[in-house]
Amino acid sequence: MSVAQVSSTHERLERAASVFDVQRVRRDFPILGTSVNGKPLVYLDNAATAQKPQAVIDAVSRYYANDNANIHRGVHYLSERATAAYEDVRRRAQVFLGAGEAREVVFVRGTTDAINLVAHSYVRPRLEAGDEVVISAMEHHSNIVPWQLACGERGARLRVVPMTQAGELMLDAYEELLNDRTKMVALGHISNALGTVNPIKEMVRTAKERGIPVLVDGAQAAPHLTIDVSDLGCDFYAVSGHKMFGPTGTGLLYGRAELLEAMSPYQGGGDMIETVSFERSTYARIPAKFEAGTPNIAGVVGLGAAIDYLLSIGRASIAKYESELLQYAVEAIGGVEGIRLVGTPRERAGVVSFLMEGIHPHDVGTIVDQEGVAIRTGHHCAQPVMDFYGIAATARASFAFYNTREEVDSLVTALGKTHELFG
Ligand code: C6P
Repeated sequence: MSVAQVSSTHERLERAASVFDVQRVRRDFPILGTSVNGKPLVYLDNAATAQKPQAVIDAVSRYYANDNANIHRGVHYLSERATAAYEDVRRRAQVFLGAGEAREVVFVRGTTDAINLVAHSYVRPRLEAGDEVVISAMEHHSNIVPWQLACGERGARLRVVPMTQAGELMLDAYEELLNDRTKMVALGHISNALGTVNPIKEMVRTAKERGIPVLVDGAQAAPHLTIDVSDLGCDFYAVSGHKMFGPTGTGLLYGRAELLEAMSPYQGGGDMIETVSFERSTYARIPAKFEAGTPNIAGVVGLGAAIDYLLSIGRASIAKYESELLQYAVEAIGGVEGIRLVGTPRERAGVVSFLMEGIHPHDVGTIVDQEGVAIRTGHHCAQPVMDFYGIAATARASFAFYNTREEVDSLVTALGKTHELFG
């Protein structure tokens, strides 16, 4: 399918997305019918990984049953089918992300892989001693450590945009941090620990006005918001397939063609070369240059099904439904005796982090699990956020469009019992 055809199919899918019906949507996810400890599963760990609709499960199994072959290599029927399926997802992903060209979409293992690729191939070779990389106080470890590694090797420095007690970034301080030495800005779109939706378009503009390249970590945004990298104006945007209802081990890196072309490969191997001799090798064009070895073909096919599924539900409908659900959840969870919310941002999506007086978050998680409620506890791979609040961990409920108010009520009841028993 051409990009124009993909685009119009996507538009048709989004238009066809009728009134949002959560019960109908829930039936698409077989795992949501599971019982845990004799209770119906209440899955509120979507920020860690989202559940998969039958359409994704079927796409992966249909691929293995009918199309499985290696891609870009064979002239035989199956290899051509597999290659077509894989490249077709690239065009769908391009439209999904709002990228200008399909070659600006690199298939990766996930957000971590995407950020490491950019840190290794774009930033590291361009850093000199005294240069700076700017991140924020609420980043996931995946958007801290790769920059730290690059800075450490080159004698460069990591600078951190501070945040308020509410869990919002300080935009004046951000502007003051940017200077001639800033070689990269890398910011999370939505915080996985606090749920803060950052004013990312404004923050991208501030950096771009100064000629600084920007990477956006969209791991927590892709399942909740409409992503449009052209409108955002960022240079790189990273997402994880498994958080947007696709298979694990898949992800997308959007990179501006000009920058991807100027970058050296991340890994060497098959499929990323043009010619190889013992003296020297030349590299394939983008995006193949960044996709060494046999990729996760079945996973990419499943990711394509996840994209189609999200569009068929309608991203605007998802955002509207989730925003009402989250408002309900924030009030209900915050109203439980002994609960303190961690982070109270004005713009929030997907996540509510909290503490219960007198009980370790791990114990809260274990007790609510007895009631069939799955939440995550710990530092959420955002230790600096925990340090900022002077705590070791939080309990975190994270939501997807298939969650309901009744499920929020189940969590609240389980938290109430926990408080009665141990609070
Ligand atoms: N956060 C969570 O429970 P990977 O593991 O590569 O798919 O995604 C890493 C990542 C990067 N950025 C953000 C903002 C994230 O939330 C995550 C993953 C999970 O919050 C697992 S720690």
